[in-house]
Amino acid sequence: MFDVHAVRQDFPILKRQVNGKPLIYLDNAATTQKPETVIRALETYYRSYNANVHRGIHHLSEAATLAYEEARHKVARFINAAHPEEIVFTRNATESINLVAYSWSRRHLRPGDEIILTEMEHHSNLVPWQLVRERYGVQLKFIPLDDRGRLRLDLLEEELITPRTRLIALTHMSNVLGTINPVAEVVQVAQRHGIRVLVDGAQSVPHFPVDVQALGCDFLAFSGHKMLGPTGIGVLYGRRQLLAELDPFLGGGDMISTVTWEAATWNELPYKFEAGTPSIAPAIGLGYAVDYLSELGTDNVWRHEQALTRYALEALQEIPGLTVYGPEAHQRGGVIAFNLAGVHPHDLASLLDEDGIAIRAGHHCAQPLMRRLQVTATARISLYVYNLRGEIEALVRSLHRARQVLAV
Ligand code: C6P
Repeated sequence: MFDVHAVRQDFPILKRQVNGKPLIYLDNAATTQKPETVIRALETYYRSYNANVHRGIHHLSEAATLAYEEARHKVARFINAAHPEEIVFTRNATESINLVAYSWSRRHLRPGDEIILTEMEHHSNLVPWQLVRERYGVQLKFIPLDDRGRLRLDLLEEELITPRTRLIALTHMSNVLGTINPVAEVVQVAQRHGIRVLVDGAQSVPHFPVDVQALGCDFLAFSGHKMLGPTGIGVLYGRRQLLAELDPFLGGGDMISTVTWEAATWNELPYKFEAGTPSIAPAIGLGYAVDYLSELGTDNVWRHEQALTRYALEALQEIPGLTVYGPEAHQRGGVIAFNLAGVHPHDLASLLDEDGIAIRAGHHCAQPLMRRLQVTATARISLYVYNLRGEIEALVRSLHRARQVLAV
């Protein structure tokens, strides 16, 4: 039985106050808070078995290697990857996408080829492809959005895909609109045309069950820190055959098999893509975060967030002059961007902060999407497993206060 009050007990930071008020943390799309088990896992590692991995034949190194590799197995199970070596540890979702943009593009793209993105991409799934465009002379195309912030998938086969399309790279869930994209459907279309699909799962994997085999995607990128894990650890899932045929992204220690003055050969998967000392403690911490989410049940996490999202969308509607961006509740996750007429989102965020409420304001690393929405910035709340209805009520009270203070 999912009990949000019991969940909250596991997060020490939720006991603190901000500006004399209990912290209300509604900035989970930026990063999430950490449960005691994750914090303790980091401490235990540094206190009792801190060592480098894959190198030393000594007790501590073997313990660290075991824990690091166990984390990989946990992540593989969490997203139902067929093999643990399909899980590459990176620093974050951004690095995971850059790895594909570098290594996959180098092997597969020729001038005149085409990549399809969407109008709702985070800069992390846009700028790497712009770099690829400069490097290989490929064309970028964008799946447009309708007025409710949903993909115009009807245009995918009709107008966008051509015989030169090599890759579709799209977010699973928008970090601004909250829109959940029908990735499985996109994969089906892509497969008919022999096109690869990369999914940016930074906002999906933490919130609802994601099964890479069911989705059929080729690559999936996400970050540990957005799913109760530490910063400094990200994941790239890639289908084994695809990863196997790629050259490394970064060169250095651990990713080689043999090295001479002239050349090097590569280590087996996934180490070929993990050059240098990896983020050992963060990876182990991510393993504990995955344990925590699995014990709660990702279905339960999702149900809780959906109920809160519905409640928040209704509650926000009561505030005069407030515009919410994105689709209806059943097509979205718990990311809600909005603007209050006549108020700059930064002023709004500052006023809410006085009440101990943490939200994000700005362009959310999605400047082209802001232009598409014809705004320069928005306020944004983003919900997670420990948020309460009462916190939404407090947000609504604080928004009313903001309207009074700012006289709008
Ligand atoms: N979005 C937000 O507040 P990193 O920074 O690599 O952990 O995650 C990048 C990223 C990629 N894709 C999507 C859809 C994202 O939302 C993010 C991170 C944060 O919206 C920080 S800008």
